[in-house]
Amino acid sequence: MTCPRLLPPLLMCLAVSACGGSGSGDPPAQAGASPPTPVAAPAPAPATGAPVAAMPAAVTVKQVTAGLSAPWSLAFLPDGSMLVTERRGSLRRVDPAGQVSAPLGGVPAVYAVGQGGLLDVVLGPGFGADRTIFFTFSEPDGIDSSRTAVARAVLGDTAISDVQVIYRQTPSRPGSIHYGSRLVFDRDGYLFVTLGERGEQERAQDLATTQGKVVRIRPDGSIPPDNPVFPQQAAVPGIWSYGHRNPQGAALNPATGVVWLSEHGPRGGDEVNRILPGRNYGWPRITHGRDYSSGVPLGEGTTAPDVEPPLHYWVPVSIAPAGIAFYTGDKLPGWENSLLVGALAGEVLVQLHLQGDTVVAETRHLETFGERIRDVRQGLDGHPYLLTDSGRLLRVVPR
Ligand SMILES: [Ca+2]
Repeated sequence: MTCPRLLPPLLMCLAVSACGGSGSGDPPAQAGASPPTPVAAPAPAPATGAPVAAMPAAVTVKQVTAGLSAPWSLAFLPDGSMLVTERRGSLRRVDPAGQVSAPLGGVPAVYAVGQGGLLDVVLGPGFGADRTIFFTFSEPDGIDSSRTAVARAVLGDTAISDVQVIYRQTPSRPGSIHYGSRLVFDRDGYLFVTLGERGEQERAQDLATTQGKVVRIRPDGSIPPDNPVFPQQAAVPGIWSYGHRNPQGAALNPATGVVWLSEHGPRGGDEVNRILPGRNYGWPRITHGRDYSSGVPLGEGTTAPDVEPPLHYWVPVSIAPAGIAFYTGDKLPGWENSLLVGALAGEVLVQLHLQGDTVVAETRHLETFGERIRDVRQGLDGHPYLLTDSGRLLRVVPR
């Protein structure tokens, strides 16, 4: 289903609900929960934080496979094959021709409920020598409680081995939303982990938890001594930035070496952020988002001197941004200096045009495609690849 963006206000509200349009990117299974009540329309506002470019879509997709189940993340192996996580707990290999392997053995038990399960996967910086991969999952902890966990393991042909959990979000919480959970290695080999606020929004401002935080750790899970220092005595070691809601996309900017992320707003207020050490990204105090049911603005406002503003945001309708990737390939002319953002509720591939760290325009591709896009990665062949909630792996090619 596509979400027309230019609708009369009341229809707009209904369209948001019909799209399962929760900014939190709830899986389709949860989209049937009580929809937001249509209310008086918010005041007219620009659709995004930057002009929507009038450029027509210049790409289409070629299907690699449709044989996946709720795939969440994709990592390219040096031989051109791919590792794919499936949310319900399977890790599979997909060869370039689209052949999908049986689930690899050795994956730990995951809390595969709601948004939880087996989530991100990346290769370690030394993969060529040590075959080490890193992945995230919602780790069960008692009855109906779970936490985002980061593990490392050695990749074999049919199984992973030497699985070690190197980091756990604290505390474990009930419920099954907002795990965050993307992994990015920077140029120095530090591992950034995005952690959602688990639906407890005030905790994003509480440095005594790692809910709604980005943490920076070493590949063995230890905390680097040069992480930011916070004045609060109770601050949990490892925090790099805070005030995040549910960051489900992250990538290293190839021009600057700084981690960027996408995060879901509530009703409007999805963001792209550049993650700087020690900074507060505002949620839920400073946000462009509105309350799901009442439509009233949340928090204290949209800017504050002590809060890092987003580089880009979406209002009044959330696109529900998930995986992101900087495009550095040569297969799509004119796509240089772009950040690609997969949209769940929005069911589009968003191209943010960059000049330095500034988003100067937005183009929406695949608008009639009707797929929730969970992850975007650039392949070794220079093409973007997409994972959809319907189970497809797709290569983006010029039209
Ligand atoms: Ca923010």
